[in-house]
Amino acid sequence: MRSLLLSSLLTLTSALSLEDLYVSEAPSSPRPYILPHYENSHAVTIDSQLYRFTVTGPSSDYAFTLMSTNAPSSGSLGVLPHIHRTHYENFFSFKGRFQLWAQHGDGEQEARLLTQGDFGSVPRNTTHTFQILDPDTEMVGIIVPGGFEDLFYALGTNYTSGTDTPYVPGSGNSSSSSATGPDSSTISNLQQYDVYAQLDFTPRRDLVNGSAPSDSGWHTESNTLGEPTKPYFIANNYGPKYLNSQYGAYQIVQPLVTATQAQDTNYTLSTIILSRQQTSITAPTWNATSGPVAFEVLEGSVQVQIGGYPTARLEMGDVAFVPAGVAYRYWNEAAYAKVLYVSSGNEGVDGKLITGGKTWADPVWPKY
Ligand code: KMP
Ligand code: CU
Repeated sequence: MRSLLLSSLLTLTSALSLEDLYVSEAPSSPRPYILPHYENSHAVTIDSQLYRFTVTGPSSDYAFTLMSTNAPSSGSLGVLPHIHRTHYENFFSFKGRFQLWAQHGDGEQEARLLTQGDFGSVPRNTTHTFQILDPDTEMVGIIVPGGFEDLFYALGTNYTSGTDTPYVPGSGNSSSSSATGPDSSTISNLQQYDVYAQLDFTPRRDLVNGSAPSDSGWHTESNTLGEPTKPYFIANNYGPKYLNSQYGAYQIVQPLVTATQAQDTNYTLSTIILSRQQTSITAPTWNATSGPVAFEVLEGSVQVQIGGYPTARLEMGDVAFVPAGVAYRYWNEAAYAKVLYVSSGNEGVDGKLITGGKTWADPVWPKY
């Protein structure tokens, strides 16, 4: 261990290094970190699905879990239908395709085919299931509060790799049952993990152009965020948009979950598109005042500076985590970048950019 004297000296000479910021799994308590894409990060397999946890209960003080599921296409459901009573679950297609089903109470059962950048929101007490439909699909899960990964630790097989392959080739097609993962008797005994099996739920198969009911305008009409407690879906770049030009770049915020939907789970989720930062203007410093924040790069690359650490460059799929109360800056040095942004509490940068911006029709910024 480093001596107290040496640590103080290093701090005085601001010797926090980039190396110290990069981790290979989510830490066991909150601290700034960057987790590169496909890092094993306490990965587990459940049949052909490879689960990685980039933000966990312990790493976020139980604010949220950020996870990825990489898998080949499958002829069966990715899990049997189920409900969570305390966890609000969000599904995002990072790449590839999957189908997502959701039904709240006596509402109509909805299903959508999600392609890259599409989003589905599954509030508490909503029956849901999914099926992976393309080779090399990556689902990103945003689950509030944090700690839901304990389910996967309990069900899965610990996984390590020397190659950071997205998932294990040839691992698909072994099952002839109705779903991957726990069988009906096993999933019926996961209440301690907030999983309540809904074995009477029959996923509808009458999708037309990626949607059931078929008249939802999926990928043809704009989407709005749902009423509180109801599931909803937002196709890539079809949701509400806001243009902000206050901070030396254009930023287009597309909210996916706001305070209205999150209710007492108290978080916000958005994508943010970034134009190149003007070299004459330093990107603003934000402070994660209301709770921890995480970014995942969806397209391009993003510069991030957290606390006293040197600036890091995040590439597609890399995750940066900022603990509550820590200052941070982010900007883009290339033409186009897009990030997924999660913030615990109600004071995220997404809300501030919306307040300081204007409603905007397009997922691209102006010519001048
Ligand atoms: C058993 C389960 C779940 C599961 C897989 C199982 C479950 C659940 C999810 C899930 C997967 C990807 C996400 C979000 C959630 O997978 O309850 O992005 O919610 O084998 O009980
Ligand atoms: Cu679930």
